[in-house]
Amino acid sequence: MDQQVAAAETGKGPQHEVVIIGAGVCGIYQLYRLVELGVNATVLEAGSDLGGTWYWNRYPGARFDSESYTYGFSFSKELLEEWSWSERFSGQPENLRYLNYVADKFDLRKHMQFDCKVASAHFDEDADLWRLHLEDGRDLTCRFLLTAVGLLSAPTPPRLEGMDSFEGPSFHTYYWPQEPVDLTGKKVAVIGTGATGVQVIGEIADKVDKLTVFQRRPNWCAPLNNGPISAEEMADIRSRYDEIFAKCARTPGGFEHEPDRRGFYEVSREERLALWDRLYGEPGFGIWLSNFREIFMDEEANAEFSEYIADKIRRRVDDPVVAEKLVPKDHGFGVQRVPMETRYYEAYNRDNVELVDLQETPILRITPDGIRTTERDHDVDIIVYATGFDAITGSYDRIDIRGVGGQKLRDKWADGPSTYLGMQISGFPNMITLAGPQSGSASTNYPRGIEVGVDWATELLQYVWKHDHTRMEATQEAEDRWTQHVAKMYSTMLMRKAKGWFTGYNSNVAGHEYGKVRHLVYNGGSPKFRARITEVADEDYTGIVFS
Ligand code: NA7
Repeated sequence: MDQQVAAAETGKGPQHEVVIIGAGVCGIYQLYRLVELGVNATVLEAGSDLGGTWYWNRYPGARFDSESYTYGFSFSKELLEEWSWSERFSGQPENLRYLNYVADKFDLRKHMQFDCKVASAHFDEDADLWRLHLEDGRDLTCRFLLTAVGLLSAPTPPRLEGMDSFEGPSFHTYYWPQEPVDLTGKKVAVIGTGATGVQVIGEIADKVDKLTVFQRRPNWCAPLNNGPISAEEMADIRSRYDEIFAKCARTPGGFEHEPDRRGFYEVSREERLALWDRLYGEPGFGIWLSNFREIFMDEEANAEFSEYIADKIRRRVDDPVVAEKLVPKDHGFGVQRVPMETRYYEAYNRDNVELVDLQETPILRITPDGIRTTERDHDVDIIVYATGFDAITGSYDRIDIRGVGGQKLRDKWADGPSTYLGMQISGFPNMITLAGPQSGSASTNYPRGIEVGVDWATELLQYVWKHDHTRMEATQEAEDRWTQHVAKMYSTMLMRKAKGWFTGYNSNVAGHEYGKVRHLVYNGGSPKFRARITEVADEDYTGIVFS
């Protein structure tokens, strides 16, 4: 690797062998692997510090939906020994502290550059390298460009008239201010009831003077059932880390939750109810991921289970009219991301919480004093936009990425992404899309998925260096095959009909409205993804051309 540094210093090679965009969970681990190998790598991060998702999302109630101890990195036994999680689903401040601890422990911060927004990345075909232009005016070159840009890091506020005229504070949840926001005695509006809105609402309902929730469509939510982790429990978890990670590696979602292997129709209604009662009371995603597999594919099975959850909602919400508004009618349970909630439904039993159903009374505009619907003006002090993200491809679209012949990635992906293994793109040599669209890393308990992707990418780079190649590129044929494979899996899943971000739907982004499924996610599960990419590596990277 010293040759890389020497070449850079004499001006004969790129400035960096590798540039990683993003200092979140994925960028941190990728940097760790490269620093360990002595590679000349730098991380460019748009934020003023590391942490990615956990740096930005500081809204009240932001926390893991993954069990904390399955979210930590698994690569260092020492780290696992040292770190203690305080809650089963730990909150944003602790999560950010953890990522800082990791970066400091392995002395990674010195390889990171903050407040560095990449404006463009163009592939130079003559020199086999990437030329990057940063928003601060700097230019950089690198041989390999590794994107660790996150899955949900391109926030999308709504496009409502008058948003700038509002006189109080207003922000998208992703940009929740770093300095504490005092909500006491305030009238707060939350627009959006996805996983984020549901966390915010449950957390602030009893802390504000008045909370008005503007709901366009309800989601199927399930109890998080969070709780503290005692010192004894943490010691027990520590002693079982190998077992825990082995289990996560076996499950499709990279969680401890394993699907119920019994057939939905092979067991009696009583047995189904017994499973659901148990799962509803257990912590985390079990209700979604340890359920019968038919829930995801069979309309009838899905409808029966959805009715079970609807009944729970009706029991938890006192006012039957409000309860009915909170029961989704246009999709079944689990075909969109399931928000995990804490006291969410009970929030609507409070006198200071009002639910505004935007299907009945849509928002007309934002006014200096609040929100005007077709029914009336809602005066508020603070507006919180919990309106989601341009998922997975959004953060790629925000950079002007151009490959061979000046082709823009944005144009190539206009109708949806196409990739090889979710990690490479034909026409965009020397670029690895870590946790990119269509990769298995993007559809699992994130750290479990990215460790697999990063390890594979690191081995691929080692292969390239070992053979003195300066260029690698996925073939169009390999890309077409993978993209068709990903698309085919969607065709069996009920999620294909849903208006969720798994299908690339986002009403706030032109061209991403409901109607055309964009195949963003690999639905084959973590073990199959790992098996396939390992096979590709074992076959000297079939589908990738080196020179
Ligand atoms: P989501 O899950 O995409 O939810 C966004 C919410 O905002 C959803 O309820 C939307 O209603 C609503 N929304 C979006 N645009 C508007 C407008 N213009 N007007 C009214 N309501 C709107 O994003 P989250 O941030 O909650 O969750 C993202 C991920 O973060 C989540 O999956 C976890 O992995 C963590 P809609 O359903 O579209 O009618």
